Amino acid sequence: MSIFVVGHKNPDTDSICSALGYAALKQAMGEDAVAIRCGEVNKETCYALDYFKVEEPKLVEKLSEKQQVIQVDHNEAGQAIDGLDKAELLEIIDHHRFGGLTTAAPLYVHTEPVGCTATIVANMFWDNDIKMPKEIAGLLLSAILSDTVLYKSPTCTDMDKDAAEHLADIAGVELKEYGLAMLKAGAGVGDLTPLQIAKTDSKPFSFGSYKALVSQISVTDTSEVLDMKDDILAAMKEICDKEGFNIIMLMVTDIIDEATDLVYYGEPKQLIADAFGKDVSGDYIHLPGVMSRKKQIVPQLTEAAAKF
Ligand SMILES: [Mn+2]
Repeated sequence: MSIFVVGHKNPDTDSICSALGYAALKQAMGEDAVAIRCGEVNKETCYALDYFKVEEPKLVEKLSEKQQVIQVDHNEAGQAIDGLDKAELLEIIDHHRFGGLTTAAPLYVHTEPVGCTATIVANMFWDNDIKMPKEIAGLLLSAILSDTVLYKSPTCTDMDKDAAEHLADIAGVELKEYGLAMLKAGAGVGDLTPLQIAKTDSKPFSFGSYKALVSQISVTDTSEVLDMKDDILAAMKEICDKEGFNIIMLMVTDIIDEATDLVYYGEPKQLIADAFGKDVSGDYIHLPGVMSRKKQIVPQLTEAAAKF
């Protein structure tokens, strides 16, 4: 039975491409590993997979008992594939905060505070002197350009940029031109329903005693989402009621303007007011310069909840 390499639920480009990249590295090192996914591939990731002619990983909704598995791009239980608690977790390769991690057995953990899991995976290829296939370089590059929003996110480090430039050489693409085309392919509401918009790239978190969902959609014009705000708020209410969240936030992130409009539904809104020092009497707040959930939204809410 192959070892599964899997990213988080509601996978983004990093979760899909780092899983494919890490599985390829493991295979090159003589281990039987295969990338899987536990959710639908988004438009941006489809663009990258099509461009580099790589098949999407197989969908596995739930792990069987004793399945050996490696987690990439996440560690929080609420974001992980169903059945992980009964599976055998071998490794975690990640670049996120630890969100209450407990495991049954010892394991290999490699995390670094860089902008993308793919940066870590790329360096593992090079540290081990493993030749990287061109298409894997392209996918890892795609993940870095996605997670760092073409270097504009405050999460981006020099390690991400160095890796991306090296990967672009191997993949044979012009970094900026390719990155912008990929981001544009993934941006915007397209034919998404209000419910799908509210759940775009969503991740659950606990802030103090409050259960929260924080989603993020990338756009080149925020009005295409804000024009549908009432329908999106209705969808957020439905998600809160059905899935037991106290509060839902949708980051509408303008990748050109480098700003986020944070749309919210639920209680306590005061948490958002405290976290960002804003008046929350409306349905959303404008946060200039904010692009990163990991650095500019989650820590602020965590800190505000601690003082609540
Ligand atoms: Mn990531």
